Amino acid sequence: MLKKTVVIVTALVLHILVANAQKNELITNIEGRKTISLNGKWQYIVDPYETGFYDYRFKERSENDNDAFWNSDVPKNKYDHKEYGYSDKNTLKVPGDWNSQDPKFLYYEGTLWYKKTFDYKKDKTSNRVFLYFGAVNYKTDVYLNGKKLGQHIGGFTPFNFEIPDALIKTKGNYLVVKVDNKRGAEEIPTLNTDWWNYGGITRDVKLVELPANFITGYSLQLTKLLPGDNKIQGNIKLDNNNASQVQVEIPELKLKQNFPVNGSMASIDFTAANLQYWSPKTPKLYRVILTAGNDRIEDKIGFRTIEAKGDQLLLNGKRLFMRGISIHEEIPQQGRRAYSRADALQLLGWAKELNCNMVRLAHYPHDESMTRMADSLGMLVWSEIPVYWTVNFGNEEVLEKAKQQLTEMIMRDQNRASIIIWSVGNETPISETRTNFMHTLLQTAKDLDPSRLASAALEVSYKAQGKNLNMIDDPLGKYVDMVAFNEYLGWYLGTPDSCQTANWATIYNKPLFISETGAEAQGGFISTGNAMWSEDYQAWYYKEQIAMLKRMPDNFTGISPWILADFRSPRRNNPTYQQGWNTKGLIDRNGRKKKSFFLLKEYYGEMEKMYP
Ligand code: GCB
Repeated sequence: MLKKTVVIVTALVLHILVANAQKNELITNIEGRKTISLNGKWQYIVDPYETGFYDYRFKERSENDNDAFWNSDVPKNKYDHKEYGYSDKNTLKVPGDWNSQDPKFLYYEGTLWYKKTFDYKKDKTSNRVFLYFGAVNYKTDVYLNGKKLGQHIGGFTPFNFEIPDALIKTKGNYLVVKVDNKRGAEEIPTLNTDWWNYGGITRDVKLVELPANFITGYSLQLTKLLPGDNKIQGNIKLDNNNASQVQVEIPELKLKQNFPVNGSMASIDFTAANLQYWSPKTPKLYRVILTAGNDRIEDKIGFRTIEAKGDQLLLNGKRLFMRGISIHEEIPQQGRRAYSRADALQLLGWAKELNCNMVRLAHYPHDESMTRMADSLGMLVWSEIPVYWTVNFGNEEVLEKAKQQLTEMIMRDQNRASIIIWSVGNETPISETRTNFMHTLLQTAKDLDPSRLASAALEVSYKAQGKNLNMIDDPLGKYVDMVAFNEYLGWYLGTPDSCQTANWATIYNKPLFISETGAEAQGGFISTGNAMWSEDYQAWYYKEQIAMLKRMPDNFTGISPWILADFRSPRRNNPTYQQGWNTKGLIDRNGRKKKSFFLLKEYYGEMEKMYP
């Protein structure tokens, strides 16, 4: 009887702990923590009918259901009926999308179960353990040793769950992750996009060990530019706090200061003399050490200001012109999602070669290695959430999903100096409902991070005002810090020479940015007659576009053409030139630079001289 009570109480405690685990706040700066990687080979079961989750009446299976795929697949005895099992015959590499790992998965959209077994011994018994995922596309259910740890929705942002002490074992932990990348009308993104819906555990998986009381997140921003009297402000957030003060130390500046904790938060406010500002030319990062009680964490942080003043952008108080390029998180030569430092170096290295000082990370938050690499290489970043085209703007739940992704994006990267713009979406169609939806997101971004710009890529909704003047007047323009629009004159509309008479402006007294423009070209297709789909047509397009850019008004603050490299898209089905690829890249799917790459590089060289 006593044994039974103990079992019931333990089960109840576990239930409460697990329920609480689902509310875990995002832990930031995972790189600065003690972690154990769970990357590598994972076994899988492909489950398009979701048999492991629903029974034959399509009722959700109960926790202990012998046929639930989160429970052990080892038959209990020789009569145990098992119609599923994990095996080394079926394995996938984590991190990595499943589509590029086996030809049978190229177009797969649905559920796949991953399993990993691991041993684990804590450093100190008082420590706490969390399970961290860099990103999983799209819906994730996580189970450890048969118990559900939680669920996460959203394909491009990190999440973590605390593992209750009683649940983790020193030997043979059985971790099962259900991943479902089916597209949905009420999701972010929605059913329709122009990129590949790569599924799977696409980024790192780690166990994170933390002391009982620890720093969950923090933000340190340069808020006032005065060489002798620079102001750095922000906050430090604590979990399960028992510290009365926190300490901020920047050894290189000989700075060490304590701040009182109020509840679970400390406000930071100090001045730093002789600060070297972070910029694309001098991407200076400082070693910053934060301490709260027994917890200590280090980061490398750059300090700079960004502001929209009148119709100009100022970086560290100086006029900024952005020589940008849009990038998808994809390695073209392998047709797969990018996820590593090496991948980030390849993509940002190309951008550097193009004379860029800015990248637009389209259309969703990229791996953290990308924004960290941008910090060290000196590349300004526009970071976006996948509110793309026509999501269901009238649905409150959809708005909540967008807000959640926005929050996770900002929380993860708020200390990256490279990021100057949070974008809340791309080419959303004008309506009152949509403008309210997008306005709410812009406000959320500002509430979470008042130190950066908030914007969105607008669809070209232009009104001709007078001769050949296209006026950007999207009502959302009222709420953004910078008016950004996607312009494809000469590709979706007319031929490239249409640029010769076109002029652009906005009704808003704000900086004006071209967030996209581009034309397709099959790598290696040369045509003296500038035939469509040839590198020569694309080069013609870029020549005309560049000539047009030189006539832009004074508030023109830069451009991020579409796109660095060709990328997979199921919408692109020209059997000769596309075959499932959007070929607007300046670099083709073999990693070869097209003619236009060099034209844009030359223009950017000139702009760099004009706005050093
Ligand atoms: C756009 C979209 C981008 C597409 C691109 C294109 O305006 O923002 O996601 O891939 O056009 O190639 O048409």
